[in-house]
This record gives sequence, structure tokens and C-alpha cells, in this order.
Amino acid sequence: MPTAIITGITGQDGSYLAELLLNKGYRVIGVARRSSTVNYERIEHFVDDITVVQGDLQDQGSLLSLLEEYKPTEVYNLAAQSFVPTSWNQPALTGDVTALGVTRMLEAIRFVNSKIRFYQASSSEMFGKVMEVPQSEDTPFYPRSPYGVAKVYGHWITVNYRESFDMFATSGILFNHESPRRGMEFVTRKISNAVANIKLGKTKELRLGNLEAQRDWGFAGDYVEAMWLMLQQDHPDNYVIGTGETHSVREFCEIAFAHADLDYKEFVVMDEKFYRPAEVDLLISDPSKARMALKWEPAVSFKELVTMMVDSDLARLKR
Ligand code: NAP
Ligand code: G4F
Repeated sequence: MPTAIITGITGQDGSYLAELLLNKGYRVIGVARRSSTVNYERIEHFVDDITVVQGDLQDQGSLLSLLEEYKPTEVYNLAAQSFVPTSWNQPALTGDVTALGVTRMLEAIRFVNSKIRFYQASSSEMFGKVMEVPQSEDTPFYPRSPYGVAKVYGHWITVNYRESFDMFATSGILFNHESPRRGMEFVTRKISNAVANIKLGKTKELRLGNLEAQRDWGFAGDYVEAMWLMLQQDHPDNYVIGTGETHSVREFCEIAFAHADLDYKEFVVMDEKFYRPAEVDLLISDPSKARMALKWEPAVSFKELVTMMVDSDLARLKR
């Protein structure tokens, strides 16, 4: 039975990836950092089928112990300070977890067993002020937030350990992916949750920042399949994962509100508080390498994603 360690098990992607690996017959070890209250909402429906252990990307010793004890064949490093606006408020913490945390995990692998296959959760935020459209594995990076800068470090240290120590260290450059399990502060979930609240008469408005920002949004459940496929290849590499389509925040609002028979113009209020010091205006992927090499295709369309999220929040609030 192959064993996989997933950091960030309590997050959106950690929960979908664990489900995928369980279905494939893996023993799954999920790493969660210690907190005073347990936050297992996303994994509680299968928590008895995995082993959850304490560990923290800021603590080298905890990572070494984990690898020594559980002897994984694959490590998926999904843990990060992943919310872009917070990275301006806590830039040093973001660098410590999201950048240096990658080095700590790579060092742990190098010391314990350099044959362990490693996946790094890199991000389209690295493209930032985009140097070309669409963005591929060869597009130069121009990050626009401390988070993006930290992810560029995480990407290059992964490539560096691959080249320096011949390690199977792969970087997945994933464009935005969403789901009903997305954190409430990210724009897609903020919108779907607001639509459900407005529809049920619990709130009257939704305050948002830049409605013209464009993202290449896919479904998280499709994207974790790509992570797994990357670690099944003969050689480590870098892969861009996205849909190849882009949509604005405004379009997301239009579809989400219309799905609940509402007109977004009556409820959405623009609020400067949600504007960023520097914005990423346009992200759109060129996932042709993943299509060819991994035979990976997203299954859920943009419209299906939006309506799935609204339906899920409506059902949750009705319960
Ligand atoms: P998420 O829901 O925010 O989950 C992040 C996870 O990291 C949580 O489990 C969190 O634990 C954990 N974590 C934070 N700091 C930690 C630390 N010091 N030590 C150990 N664990 C820590 O993020 P996601 O959307 O699932 O994304 C997964 C990864 O993909 C992240 O690295 C993200 O930056 C990257 N990524 C995401 C997207 C996207 O669109 N979702 C796109 C590209 C790349 P708590 O629950 O305790 O906070
Ligand atoms: O949903 P967002 O906060 O996601 P963002 O910044 O693109 O980051 C997410 O995707 C990255 C991949 O590219 C990941 F690496 C990262 O970890 C995270 O998962 O914002 C999307 C867009 C931005 O342009 C933002 O300015 O929506 C715009 N926006 C407009 N109003 C808003 C709001 N974003 C948020 N969070 N809240 C608003 O009220």
C-alpha cells in the first residue's frame, strides 16, 4: 500500500486530495498544525480513514519526525499562508511558511529518504503582472504580492533540489481552483455565500473590491487529480494546470446571482477596502503541456462551478 503525506490536510485541496488517494488505495497521513480548536470541517466525513498528525512547516523537527515515522512514498506540500491580502499584513510569516517551509520539507526528505516523490503547490500568482498571455511553464514570473514572491521562492527551491540532489521534486503551477469547500474570504465563496444569504433574506448586500479582475477558475476536485498524475510520471517537472478560459469577478457575480433569480446590480457594492496594493489583473493558462503529458482535462465548466457553489451554500444555510 503506497503511503502519502499531505500537508495542509485541513484546507480545501488537502481534503479533495485525501479523498482521491483513499479511493486509489493509499494510506493517507494528513499533517495539521496544532490549534486550540479543532478545524476538521472539510475532512470530518473521512477522518477515521486517515491518520491526522501534528506538524508545522515552521518547525523543521516536526517534518523530520513525520517522515521517519510514516515512511511515505509521496509527499504533497499543500500547506501555506494562502490568502493574498493577508500576505501584505503578515509578509514575514507568509515568507516563513509559504517560502522557507518548502525548503524545510525538502531538507527533511533529503535527510530521511531522497527517493520520496515531492509535489509543491505552486501558483499562478507567480505570473502576477503577466509577461505574456496565456501563461505557460516558460512564462517569466512577475509576482505582485508577498504571497506571490514567496511562491516564486517555493517553486525555484523545488527546481533547485531536483537539479542539485536528483530528487523527484515536481512543481504544479495551479491556476485558481474553487469548490463548495473554498475558504469564505476568497472571492468566489464570498459571492456564493452572499447569494445564498441574500436569497434567504439574511443579508441585503455584498461588498466587493475589483470586479474587473479576471481569473482562470476551475474546480478543485479536478485539480487534485493533476497533482497525483504529476507524481506518477517517469521524471519530475513543472506543469501549468488551468482551464485555458478567463472570467471576471463581475461575470462570476452575474451567473451566481442569476442562478438564484437575482440581479447582482441590486446587491453588489464596490468597497475600496477590498482593493489590493498591487493587483493581478488577468490570469489565463496555457495547460497544453499537462493535456499532452498527463492526459489531464478539467471536467467541470465555469458555469457548473458557479452554480455548484451557490447550490451548496443554499442547501447549507437552509439546513
Ligand atoms: P487553504 O484552504 O488555505 O489551505 C491551506 C492549508 O495550509 C490549511 O490546512 C492550513 O491549516 C495549512 N497551514 C497554514 N500554515 C501552516 C503551517 N505553518 N504549517 C502547517 N500547515 C499550515 O489552501 P488551498 O486552497 O487548499 O490551497 C492549497 C495549496 O495550493 C496552498 O499552498 C496554496 O497556496 C496553493 N494554491 C492554491 C490555489 C487555489 O486556487 N486554491 C491555486 C494555486 C496554488 P489551517 O487549517 O490550520 O489554517
Ligand atoms: O479569490 P481571491 O482572493 O484569490 P487570488 O488572490 O486570485 O488567490 C487565490 O488564487 C491563487 C492562484 O492564482 C492562489 F495561489 C491563492 O492561494 C488563492 O487561492 O481573489 C481573486 C480576485 C482578485 O483579483 C481580487 O482583487 O478577486 C478580486 N476581488 C474582488 N473583490 C476580491 C474581492 N477578492 C477577495 N478575496 N475579496 C473581495 O471582496
